[in-house]
Amino acid sequence: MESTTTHALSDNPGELGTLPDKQVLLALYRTMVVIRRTEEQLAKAYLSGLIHGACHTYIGEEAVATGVCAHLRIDDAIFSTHRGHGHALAKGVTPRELMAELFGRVTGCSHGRGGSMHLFAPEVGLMGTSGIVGPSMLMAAGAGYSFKLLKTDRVGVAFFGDGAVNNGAFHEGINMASIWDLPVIFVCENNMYATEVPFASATRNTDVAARGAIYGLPGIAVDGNDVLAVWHAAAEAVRRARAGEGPTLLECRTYRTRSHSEGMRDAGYRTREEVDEWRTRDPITTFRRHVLADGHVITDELARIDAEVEELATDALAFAQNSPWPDPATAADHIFSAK
Ligand SMILES: Cc1ncc(C[n+]2csc(CCOP(=O)(O)OP(=O)(O)O)c2C)c(N)n1
Ligand SMILES: [Mg+2]
Repeated sequence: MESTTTHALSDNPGELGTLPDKQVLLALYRTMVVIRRTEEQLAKAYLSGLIHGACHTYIGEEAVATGVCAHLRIDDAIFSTHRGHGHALAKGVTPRELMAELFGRVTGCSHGRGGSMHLFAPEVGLMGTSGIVGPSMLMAAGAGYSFKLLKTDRVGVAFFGDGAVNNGAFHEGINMASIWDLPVIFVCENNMYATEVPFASATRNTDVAARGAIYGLPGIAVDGNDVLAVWHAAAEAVRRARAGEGPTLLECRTYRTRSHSEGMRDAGYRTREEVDEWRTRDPITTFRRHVLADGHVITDELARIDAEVEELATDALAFAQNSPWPDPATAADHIFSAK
């Protein structure tokens, strides 16, 4: 059985393979900007008291969901985390459906009953964000098992943070997927902290990709702020999974540039210098600079996307605010199965 650890980390975006064609480049850019603008609106709404419950933004990490989900079909299944808005949007939930859900409105993707950490949209393959750290790996393995039994080429994807890799679910989910060659991609979003706990103080070995070898599956580490690096690595992982060659562990090294959750303090566990340094590696501005410098796209094309997405996010906010609340008479609906 193949057992490799590859460290495809690079300072040079896109150097890891040939560039995808222009339509793909523009689509990657657009998805990242949709996530960024929607979440900026969400953060503002949260801080204005319009959203209740926790709101963990994905700002700074957009390249991961974007690069992975670009290879997925609507019938592939993703299993997300507490920091799941980016996964939802990249998989096909609309900004309107996401925003309305966080506003608790009936037009939200979970009809206003879920909020940020219970976003479900099975019609586009979003099988849930989750307030529990870790289970995405088990659920993706389960999805992969059923896709294999059904003899389809569908894939399951687990997103999880560095905070989940010392959880028993990591061992159980990855080991089972490996021994049964399940079509699963395990995507670790290593942003170096679990709330305020540095990853280096939670494990002696911070190399998550290296753990792949223990389970006999490829472990690939990429610069998670480089959407092209993620896109290339995910292309191979998804190809492998669809071809029946088994799972891949993909470690995307990235950073969240806002606090763990909106409204939480963001001091005492990391320095301002560290945050500023990562801001200079912002996935959107880095990608922009790279594709413009190489002449792959022109400023006007990106500006058109910026303007379109700005409108989309503003429209989503108005849509959420103007949508009705769920009818209190339906509060007990969907709790027990009618069957
Ligand atoms: C099983 C479980 N343990 C603890 C928590 C509390 N908790 C919520 S978020 C979080 C940190 C998660 O860190 P990580 O997995 O690295 O994701 P990140 O927030 O960095 O994206 C913790 C410990 C939880 N929600 N579930
Ligand atoms: Mg983390």
